[in-house]
Amino acid sequence: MTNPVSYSLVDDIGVISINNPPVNALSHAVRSGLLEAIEAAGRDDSRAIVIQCEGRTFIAGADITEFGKQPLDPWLPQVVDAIEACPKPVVAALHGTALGGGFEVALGSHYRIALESARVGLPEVKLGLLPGAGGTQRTPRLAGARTALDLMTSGTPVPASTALETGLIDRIVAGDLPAAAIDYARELADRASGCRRTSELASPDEDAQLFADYRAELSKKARGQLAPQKIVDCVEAACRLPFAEGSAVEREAFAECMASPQSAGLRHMFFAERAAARVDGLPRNTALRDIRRVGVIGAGTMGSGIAMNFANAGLEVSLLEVDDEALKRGLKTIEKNYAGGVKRGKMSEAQAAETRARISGTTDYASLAGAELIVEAVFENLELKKDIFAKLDEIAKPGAILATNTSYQDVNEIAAVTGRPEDVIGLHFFSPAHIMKLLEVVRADKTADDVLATCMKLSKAIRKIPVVSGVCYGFIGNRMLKGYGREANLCLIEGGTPETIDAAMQGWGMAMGPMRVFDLAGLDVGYKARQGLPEAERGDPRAFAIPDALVEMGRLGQKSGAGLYSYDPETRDYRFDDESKALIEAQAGKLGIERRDIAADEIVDRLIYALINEGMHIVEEGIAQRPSDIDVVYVYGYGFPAWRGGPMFYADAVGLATVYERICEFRERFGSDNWEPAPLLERLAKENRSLADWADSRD
Ligand code: 3H9
Repeated sequence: MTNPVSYSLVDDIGVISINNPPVNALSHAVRSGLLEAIEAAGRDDSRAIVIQCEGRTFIAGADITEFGKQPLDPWLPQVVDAIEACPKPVVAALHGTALGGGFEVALGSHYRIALESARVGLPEVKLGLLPGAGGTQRTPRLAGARTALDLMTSGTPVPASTALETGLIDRIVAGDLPAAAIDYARELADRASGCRRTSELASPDEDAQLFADYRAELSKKARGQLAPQKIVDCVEAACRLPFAEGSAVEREAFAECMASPQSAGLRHMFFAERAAARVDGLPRNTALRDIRRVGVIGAGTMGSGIAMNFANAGLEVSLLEVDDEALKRGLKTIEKNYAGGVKRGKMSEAQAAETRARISGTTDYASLAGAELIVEAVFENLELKKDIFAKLDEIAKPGAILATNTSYQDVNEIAAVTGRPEDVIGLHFFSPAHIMKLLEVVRADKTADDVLATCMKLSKAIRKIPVVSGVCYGFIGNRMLKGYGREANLCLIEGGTPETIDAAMQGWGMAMGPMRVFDLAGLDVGYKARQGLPEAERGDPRAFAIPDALVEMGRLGQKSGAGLYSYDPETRDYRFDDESKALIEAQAGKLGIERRDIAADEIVDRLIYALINEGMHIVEEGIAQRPSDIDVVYVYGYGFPAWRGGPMFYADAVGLATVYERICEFRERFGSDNWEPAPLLERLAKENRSLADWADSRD
């Protein structure tokens, strides 16, 4: 293996160069090479040293693939300390994204110069970790406790200009960074500036209130998470203790976070998200179709949000509605959303106007004839969707991709009404479509490879996280939600209240409890869907007695001011009122159910194990390509806590045998109509294997 770190003298300046594609992560070989090079440079005739990287970025952090394995010497804090101890000025030259351990290498260097396009950050918290190579101690010494806390607890990188303002870097350049870094190093040597060691700077003086405020805020914003709280401990230690003692606090906190199931879950999500972008059986060199103009059919909440995604990515969009009135409403929603973006500082007024101008409205199908992609986003009615696709077949140009945003319907059936089923695909956005990151890309039986590859690529351009799903009712996400919703409603009628059920699920980590989700989505949606089904297909009547009765008395959810909860029209504050309570009790009485107290852990197990069980069917049927794709769907589309790693990772963490036994217990108690362990779960549990092991054995 070639050494990823090289060293050369450029006249009087020593240049250490790292070349470890794709992101110059600090693998064992890089750490060893860097340590060797800095020691050699410290001893030779050079007057100052530059550390730089080849390729697209400065070091983007520790090598995450090494986490969880036996640590190998030298480990990063040792390397960073050696850089700082170097007797000659060391300049770090930053381009791309200097992140995590990479930025800590820069902080250990005596000076930092960056390309104006560079970004720097300490994103460890997103992996359930904290900066573990002196970052928690050096950042507050350079930029103050508040900046350090913001940088580390958000994990969001900042542009070079912000880093310069806050003192995290010293100089910004445009153009030739390697040459500018060498000039800077020479200038420092000429000026005899010496080695400015961050560890020797005075600690900032902060009072205890700042840390108390951050702890309180983080206990709400990052509920249940370990790393953000530990970061506050470390920064407080940086303000109170000498560098060596603060570093010891950091070391201990880092080790605790690294060993936590939360970090294991978040690290799993990092790789799961990237794996989801890979499509099994799709040749890497599949030629892509060129997409410049997009048509969107339906200017409701969904269609408007979808249109914005494409406009934001620089594409021209025609938004189609049946009449002027509906079109006007849709365009108004778009205006409002952009105005909101400006207000929240997401974009300037000029950017919003320029982006908004890419969306034009139409009521004439003929205006979609020039589009290379057309996305249908009308309401869930199969016949209507089929009519639209038949029309599209007539007007769309050859090679145009025809996509449906359906949440449930059979994409094969929709494709079959066209003479070009190979051009048809599902693109299932999540509401609000301009904000939610998830995109289910539904591969129908005849979808062409280049259509799928183009949509996967395009989803990156519109900043979505795509997950491929096969065709089935509800695809991955909504199909799994059925059992989750059923159990939530059964817990309600058996003795829970909206408050106890939501508290159990939110306490466990769900972003929003199921009762609030039902109210937000509208109880009438499920009601209408059930009315359209023969009675035998509606499912367990005990599971929908309460929502149906609420709808029939006009309580449709948040939009009508009341559903399971009632809502303050101004503040949207919600409370469980007497009317809802009486209705729940009356429905239970009507069905002869004797209500009982249901413990939080029973609620959690019933809802989460229902998800897992359906997920097992979905992976075994090949609807999801891999178990981790389901985790991505749930974390990015359904508010599942990322630090639990998604439902399938969680199942492995609990142990499949435990999950299986609990589901068998539920079968005993509640009957096999709702509880029958999925065959894959049963098999793996009996073989004492994990789902990850099963997935690996197929690769
Ligand atoms: C840390 O530093 C701890 C220290 O404080 C203390 C230690 C003691 N390691 O995202 P992309 C791979 S914690 C290994 O698609 P982009 C990635 O899996 C770390 N591999 O590209 C992918 O592989 P594949 C703190 C990594 O341009 C490929 O590179 N740092 C790492 O959209 C391309 O990645 C972070 O958390 C890594 N660190 O985004 C930064 N990073 O092609 C994590 C990437 O096989 N990384 N890979 O799927 C990122 O945020 C983004 O990757 C980055 C590039 C912005 C750099």
